[in-house]
Amino acid sequence: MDKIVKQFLDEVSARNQNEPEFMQAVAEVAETVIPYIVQHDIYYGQNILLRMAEPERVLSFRVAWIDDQEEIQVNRGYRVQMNSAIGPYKGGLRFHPSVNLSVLKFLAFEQTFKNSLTTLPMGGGKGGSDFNPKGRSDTEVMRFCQSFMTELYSHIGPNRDVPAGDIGVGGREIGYLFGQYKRLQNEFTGVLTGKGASFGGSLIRPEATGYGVVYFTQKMMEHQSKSIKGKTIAVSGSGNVAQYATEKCIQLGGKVLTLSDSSGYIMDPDGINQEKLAFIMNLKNVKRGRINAYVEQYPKASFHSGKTPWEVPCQIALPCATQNELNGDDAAILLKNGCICIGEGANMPCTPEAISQFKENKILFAPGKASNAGGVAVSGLEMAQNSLRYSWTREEVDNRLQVIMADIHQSCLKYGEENGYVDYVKGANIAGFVKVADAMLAQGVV
Ligand code: NDP
Ligand code: 2IT
Repeated sequence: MDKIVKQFLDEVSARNQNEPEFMQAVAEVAETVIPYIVQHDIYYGQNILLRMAEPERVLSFRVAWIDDQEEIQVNRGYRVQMNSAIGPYKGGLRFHPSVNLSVLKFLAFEQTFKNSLTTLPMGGGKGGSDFNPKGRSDTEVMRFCQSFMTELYSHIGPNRDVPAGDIGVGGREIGYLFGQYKRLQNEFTGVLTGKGASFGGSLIRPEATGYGVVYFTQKMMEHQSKSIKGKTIAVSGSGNVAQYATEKCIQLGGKVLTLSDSSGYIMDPDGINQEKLAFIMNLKNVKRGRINAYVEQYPKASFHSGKTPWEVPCQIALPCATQNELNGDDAAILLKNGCICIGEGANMPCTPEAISQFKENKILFAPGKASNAGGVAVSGLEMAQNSLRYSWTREEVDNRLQVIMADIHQSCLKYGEENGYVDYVKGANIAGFVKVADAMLAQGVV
């Protein structure tokens, strides 16, 4: 088996040179899905995973715009249209200086499996730019978004490709992108998700990823007759996902000790409560400030410059910042400190070395494509509401989100539970694969 997996990875790697993040994501899927393919005649010999590892289409384009000093700036924009077997391409846009093709292809590949798990009809895609919104004025961000959309608009549409937010792209950016799309196309459609509530956005979409991570984590705990209540929790990041994961942990009685950004982490021994979280939300979403401002406001807390939160003893860890932010050394410290559960809020935040330690020690580990699928799931519900020209209440959307997260948990059990241990990586990968593979087989060689 190892030989077949290696042969496959060598072939994919040969045509994707210098794309380490993409190869990391493909390897994780191949290791669990290829043994399943080999045991199932309908998939065997169809080169189905090889087809899934090749994007249907990749767009790369120049984004020129003028900054506030009237300097001409040039960025690179992308859209990776990975797989449309089960629905229109669907996935976020990331604006961050680290964005390149390897990062977006890994995200689009993960997205294909994640979207399949949601039970909703969405294919996989991802896009973005190396544009850095930090320190840019609102008008600069608007001009950038308008230039970006001027190129992208002809490639997307409510039945073709439906982008949304990701790192560096939140409600403000989606608003500007939507405005420019509508102006160019002269059509009001559900072409983007994460829109403002007054122009077609779904209630609960801002909360959905973070809430979903915690709903999934709670399901894993319940499966072992445990609960989040009373547990100490380390969260990384302080953006959209981290904020709402923290909120749901607080509501379920957990004690969140940490939050972070790329400058370091803060640790509050008393726990972050709803009032302190409101301070963070204002700091990050309105003032666009740095996390160390927390310790000026709450002096019992400490700031740890240049460090990640994983050195803080906790029972549950929720990495919600970015890829490869939790490595093998971090995993060893978490295990030594008695951590029993990891729920990935970010995409691929744990390195392969970290994941193998979690598996060896048989602690609960949820891969992002299962545990952070709540965001895109509510995006799917936003698409449904836009098609209906109707909007559901908060309760309605939140209930549907909870049902979807429970269904994803059930799918992971179906394909990942063996001898009382649940391998959520295996479960999520195989469950995500089966639906897309069946659709691809039915649609012929395209
Ligand atoms: P935001 O832009 O709202 O927040 C990102 C957070 O992560 C910030 O605190 C940021 O700190 C930190 N961060 C980003 N890059 C790095 C880095 N290289 N090192 C350390 N910290 C970093 O993004 P989101 O919260 O939306 O996204 C977070 C993660 O969740 C991403 O992996 C994303 O792909 C994933 N995700 C998001 C979904 C969504 O609906 N938004 C859905 C599913 C997954 P700083 O401000 O200093 O850069
Ligand atoms: O990684 C993700 O799932 C997202 N950034 C959300 C994608 C979406 O289309 O809502």
